[in-house]
Amino acid sequence: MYSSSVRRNIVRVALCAAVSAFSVPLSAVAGGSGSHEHNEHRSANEPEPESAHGHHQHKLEWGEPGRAGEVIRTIEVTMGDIYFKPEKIQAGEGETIRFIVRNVGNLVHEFNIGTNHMHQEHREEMVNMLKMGMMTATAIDHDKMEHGDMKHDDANSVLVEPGKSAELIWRFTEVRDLEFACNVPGHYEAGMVGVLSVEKTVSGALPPDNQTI
Ligand SMILES: [Cu+2]
Repeated sequence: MYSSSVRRNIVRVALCAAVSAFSVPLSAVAGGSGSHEHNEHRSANEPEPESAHGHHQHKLEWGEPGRAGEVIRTIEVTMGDIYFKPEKIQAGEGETIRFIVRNVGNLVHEFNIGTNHMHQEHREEMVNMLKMGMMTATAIDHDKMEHGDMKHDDANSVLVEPGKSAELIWRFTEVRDLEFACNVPGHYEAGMVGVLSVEKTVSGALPPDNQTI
């Protein structure tokens, strides 16, 4: 196990990880240029100056971004106002899952895989994103999101506008209970969170030709 300080560092690294090919970057959702400018400048009122961008390490203590070629299972997740469907997700240790996330609601929603503590920290960031005008309840300001001091570019989450879809591929490496959650201000508190349990094996998770793994 990692010490709490190491874990905190890992979480920090994760929180500022850049979007990669495995998830739909916000620039793509926006129809943007796709260029990633990593602006190191932080505004004076930014509460977490240590979470500067520029790191490209995605691996977490309990999982890492998955590769498309390693996907064992695809799970479709529907996000509405204000719920997730399904409400619970089971993953197997070592399993790589492709999540196809559709927002059928009228509000912006997030699909974020993490620990309870990570979600708590991310909720504080999202409050700031709202304050800074990077997003509203119903839309993302893609210009501000892409070129501002903060970005919503965590490897373990996607932020999806109403009517849009996104994809996230994640590999689960440790048996433990995680949460999938929407940290748009007020949504987690209203119950937009579910248990994502990573278990030793999940029956039916492996297709027949992979049973020997
Ligand atoms: Cu939400």
